[in-house]
Parts: sequence; structure tokens; C-alpha cells
Amino acid sequence: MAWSTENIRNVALAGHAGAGKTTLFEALLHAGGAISSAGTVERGSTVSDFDPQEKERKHSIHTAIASIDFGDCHINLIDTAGYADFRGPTLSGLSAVETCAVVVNATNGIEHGTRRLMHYARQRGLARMLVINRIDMEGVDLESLIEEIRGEFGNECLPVNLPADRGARVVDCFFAPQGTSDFGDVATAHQRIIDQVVEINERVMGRYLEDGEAALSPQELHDAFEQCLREGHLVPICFVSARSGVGVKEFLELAQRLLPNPSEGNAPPFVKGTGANAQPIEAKPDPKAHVIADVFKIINDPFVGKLAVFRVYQGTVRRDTQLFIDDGKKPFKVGHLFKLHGKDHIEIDHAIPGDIAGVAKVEEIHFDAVLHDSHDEDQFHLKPLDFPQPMFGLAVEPAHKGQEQKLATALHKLSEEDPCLRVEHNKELNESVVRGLSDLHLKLTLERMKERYGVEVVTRPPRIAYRETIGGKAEGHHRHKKQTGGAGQFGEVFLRVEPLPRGGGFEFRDDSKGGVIPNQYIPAIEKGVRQVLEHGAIAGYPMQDVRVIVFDGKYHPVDSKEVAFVSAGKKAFLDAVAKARPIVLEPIVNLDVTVPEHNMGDITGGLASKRARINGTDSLRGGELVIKAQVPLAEVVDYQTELRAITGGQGRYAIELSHYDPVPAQVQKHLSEAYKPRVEED
Ligand SMILES: Nc1nc2c(ncn2[C@@H]2O[C@H](COP(=O)(O)OP(=O)(O)OP(=O)(O)O)[C@@H](O)[C@H]2O)c(=O)[nH]1
Ligand SMILES: [Mg+2]
Repeated sequence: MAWSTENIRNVALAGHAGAGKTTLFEALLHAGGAISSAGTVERGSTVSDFDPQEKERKHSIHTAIASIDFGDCHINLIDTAGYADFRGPTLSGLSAVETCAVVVNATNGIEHGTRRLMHYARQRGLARMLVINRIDMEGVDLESLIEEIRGEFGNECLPVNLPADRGARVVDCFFAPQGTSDFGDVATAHQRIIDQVVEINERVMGRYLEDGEAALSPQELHDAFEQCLREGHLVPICFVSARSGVGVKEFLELAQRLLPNPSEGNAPPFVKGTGANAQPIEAKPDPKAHVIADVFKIINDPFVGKLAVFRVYQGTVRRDTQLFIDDGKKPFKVGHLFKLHGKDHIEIDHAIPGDIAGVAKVEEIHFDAVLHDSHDEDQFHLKPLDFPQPMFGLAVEPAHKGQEQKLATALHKLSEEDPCLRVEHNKELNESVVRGLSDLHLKLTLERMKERYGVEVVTRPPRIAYRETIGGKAEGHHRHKKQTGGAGQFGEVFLRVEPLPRGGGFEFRDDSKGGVIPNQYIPAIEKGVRQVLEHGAIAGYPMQDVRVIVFDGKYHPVDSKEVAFVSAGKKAFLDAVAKARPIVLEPIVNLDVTVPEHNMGDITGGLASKRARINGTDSLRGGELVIKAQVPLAEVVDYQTELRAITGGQGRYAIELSHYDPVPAQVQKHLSEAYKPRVEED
């Protein structure tokens, strides 16, 4: 089937773990005729959870993509993982769609993940809808759930259909409201939603008030509805049972008739050029324009090689098209172009604006790359997506000698696939550190590495990423003078250091007067200072939040050279820092610990002995609590062991960077003594 941009709908299924997204994804594919029978999560037979780890754990870990041709519509569906540990891929998936359908487990009601996803989708300007799943379950109180939802997410949340015959079918409340439902009156529900929709547009509102609903054409209603979604003025609620299929076809009809198509959604801001010349450009969904596409998913398939999945914003990507990657000068030729159906690929020969497709075997492609075919010198960029900074680290080394290179390659490939996975290498310590969002996140990643690439590792807690700064102002001086045979080296620098507020970074200024230091040597002084910044002055950690002002110096017309000023700058800076009350800073993290209620006392008691500040607790359903605290990272590097012991494996936690604070005096003394700076010959 050939489709145009107006016929495309891009919808992500998101929400709390276990809400039923993968089961709904399967039911939608089945109802839309994309598969002949629906698989189940229990049997590991779904299109979406095809990965061995997903099958084993019965939870999604990666995003999965498949499409349905329904009526005149081509619906691209993205199934995302509910676990917060895998929110890297989930958030990337949201960047490719117009609509985020947040799936809610009717038995559990609003959960942590429901709130999180509603928030993310709103923040990103997506159209949102709520899908209440599991209406087949006995004893669910759907009427109260709607009230709860409206209380929490606002009165703009309104049902577009309602369950009837005790959950055996749903009745439409929007298009042709008729019949009775299990609760609430269909006509009233209809009235409420129409009132909400017409409110968005004065003209439509005027006509409606004068001549009633019949005066509005279906197109007018669609446009007003779509505008409501785009502006967050309406969050439609619909009901399904992913297991029995009730409400599933109705969901597809809603997508077809009401959800925004790619030319209606909020397009992301692309930028052409860099620096002062950067100009925002709005991608136009014109199939004849230059290509602009964004890569939102990378798959390093051990058999097929590297696959990049992208969303087209403008122009048409064809097989054999030459595309550039970001500001790269060398284009690549699109060879294997395909649509995804879970793990399978369906060959296509072109992809139009708004569509989602993949290309294979292009090594240079990376996550969030912009693909384009603009031949001029200007470069296209997309504002980088905002991802949580991973703080949970493990130092890794190969379990078997000689696999260092293999390990580095495997880690690189894994981190390409997940924006919340980072690999750092500390050359001085020869330590590789993998950072992720949680214990579970890293555990599964390392398991996958073993399975996919045959590399096993031993892990231990990594060194803490301390920082250095200064506590006061001071002046420093150094005269660098050397006479070796013929020409000598000479440079003399006086400088002042001042603390900047936390997060202030680094500032460098030259206030010397009357050419005591010729201009060409100022960058050399800065270079020397930056060497200290990078390696630290007292404990070997990067220095931050300092201002350096050069205020005097001397040079020699023959002997002054760049190296002399690099060295003088470095030593003068070290001299100043030593007098400016140097401080070692440590990372403080926000810690969320989720545990059964009865463990609360042991957890808070344990945290109290870790210099933690408890900020509060949140009750969850099912007798669980989230304890929120701020704590030095150094105190929780091995927290999973303690948590497991206290809760018998029932607890989990997540950390993210909050800020840096000075370490206690005793710790600073210990860190400084342990540091033996490399003496460099200069
Ligand atoms: N009774 C009933 N069970 C359902 C329904 N939908 C899903 N389930 C079950 O709920 C469990 C979780 O379903 P999934 O589809 O894996 O949930 P998910 O939202 O994809 O979970 P994550 O991938 O972890 O985010 C499975 O055992 C499903 O069979 C439903 O409509 N009714
Ligand atoms: Mg799932």
C-alpha cells in the first residue's frame, strides 16, 4: 500500500512496567491484520519482546517498532519499556512520534511510571492519550479511576469511549454516541468532550453556540480535536483489554480519525549552521524538498551489522540516495532500506516525510545523527535530546587476559544503542568505567555483552569522580628560566585566582598592561593553567569553578617561547591554588529507594549513617514506599548489597547527579596524601 504523509500516524505506547503495552502492541497488530494471531508475553511469542533477555524476564528492555495498515492509514507503533532503568531507549522512541499513548493497568491505577511518562510526553509537546487496559479484570473500579486521573492529570482528561456490558465491549462517546455504558451517561460524556474541543477555536465555538453540533463538519471537528491534542487542551481516555481484544479496533479507529498526522504534530527545531550563524529551520513535510531525517535508534546486530532507525522530517529517502551524516563531508549511499516489524525487516524503496524506516551497514551513523542531502556547506543539527545523566558506575576489566580490545569494542557497541549508558576510560588509572541508571541496567547490559560478544568481565566499584576547587582568592607567581646550550627559555607570570559559584566552570582573563607579556603568549599561559585544571592540583581530580586573571609578567625578546609561558602559567597557577584554600568536592546524588513499607526504619537508619539527608517519602500502591534522599555518591557505591540484605531482594534504587559539595576534612587529607603527582620534566 502506498501512503502519503497525511495518512501516517506515529504512536508510542508508554507507561509503567506491566501495564500491558507489549500485549496491546500485539493486539493492535492482530486487529490491523499485520499478524495472523496474537502472541503472548508469557509464552515469549510477541513481535515486540523478541530479545532473549526480554523473553526470559517477561518485560520489555528495548523499543520495538512495527506498522499497521488500517483503512487509509499507515500507523507506525513503537512499544517502549516501562522500567525506569531502560528509559534511555524509551525517551528516544518518544522523539520519533506525534502521539504518546500512556497505558494504565486498571487494576493498579495510576503508578509511578504513569506519572513519569505523562510528564515526559507533556514536556516534549506530544499529543497524549490514556489507554486504560485490563478492563476484563474482575472488580476493577473504572469510574473511580477516571476521577483519580482527572484529579491528578487535570480535567482535560476525558473519555472518548466507555466500557459496556461489564467490560465485554466499549461504546463510542465521540463520533456517534449511542447506547448505555457500565457507568456514566454516554450523552453526558459526549457533551463534555465536545464542549472541551470547540473551546479551542473561537470560530468553531461561535458556530457551535449558534447552530449546535450539527453545524460542524467532520473536518472542522477533526482540526479542533487535533489542535486540542497538540496544545494539551485535551487528553482522551479510551478503554481496552489487550488480552481479549475489546476496544482494540476502536483504538485504531481513534488513531485514524483523530490523532495528529506528521504534518500536524509539533516538529522538532532543526538548526542550520553553527555558532553565531546558526539559523533555526522548520522542516516541511514536503516529499520533494531536501531530506532531513533524525536517527533515534541504533541496533548493533551481531549478524546483520549496524542498523540505524530514523524518522524522516522532510524530503524522501530513496534506495540509492546519497546522504550526509551531520556535518560530515563524505556521503553514504542508502543500500538496504527497510521498515521494521519487530526483529524482521521489510524492504522498501523509499520513505516519505513523517515515516519511520531503517538503513543497514553504515558504520559512521550514530544515535541522534541528522541525515540530509543538502550539498551546500551548511550543516544540519537537531537540539540534542535531554537524557538523565547515568551515575551508577562499575569499573570493568576482562575476566580473561588478552580480551582488552574486544571488551572496548563491545562496550562501545552497547553504548551506541543506549543513550543512558556511558563508557569512560581513565588513562592514568587504566580503569574502564561503565555508567548506567541502576544496578539492573548494568547487570543486563553486561549479560548481553557476554551473550552477544563473548566477553566476560569482573567488576568492582569505580573510583569516585571527585573534583577540586578553591575556597578563597590568592596570587601566584612563577619565573621560568632555562639556559641549555644556545637559545634559552624565559617567561614570567603573575596571576590571581578567585572562586566562582558552584557550576561556574572556568574563566580566564588577561589584565596585564603595556605589553609586559606579548599577546601571542597569553594562550600559552592559558594552556599551562588548563593542564592543571585537567589533572588537578592537590588530589589528582579535575578542577572547576575558578577564575584566573593574569595581571603581570615579563618576557625576553630572544628567549621567550611558547613552552616557557606554558610552564610559567602552570606553576604560577599551582602556586596560587596552594594559597587559595584548595578544596576537594564530591558528587552528591539524588537517591530514590523503593522498598516494602515495613523496611522503612532500617533503610532510613542505614542512610543516616551515610551522611544522607532524607527529603521525604512517597507511598505507592501495593504497600511500597519510595524514600527520597541526597547522599554522597561515595557512601552508596555498593548500596545494592545492603539493600538486598535488608529487603531480601525486594528493594530497588536509582541515583542521579544532584550537585558537588566539599568532602569532610578527614577525607580531603586522605585523598591529598594518596595523590602523588607525576613530576613532569619541563
Ligand atoms: N488480564 C489481563 N492481563 C493482561 C492484559 N494486558 C496485559 N496483561 C498481562 O499483564 C502482564 C504484563 O503485560 P505486558 O504486555 O508485558 O506489559 P508491558 O507494559 O509491556 O510491561 P513492560 O514491558 O515491563 O513495560 C502480562 O502477563 C500480560 O499477559 C489484559 O488486558 N488483561
Ligand atoms: Mg513490554
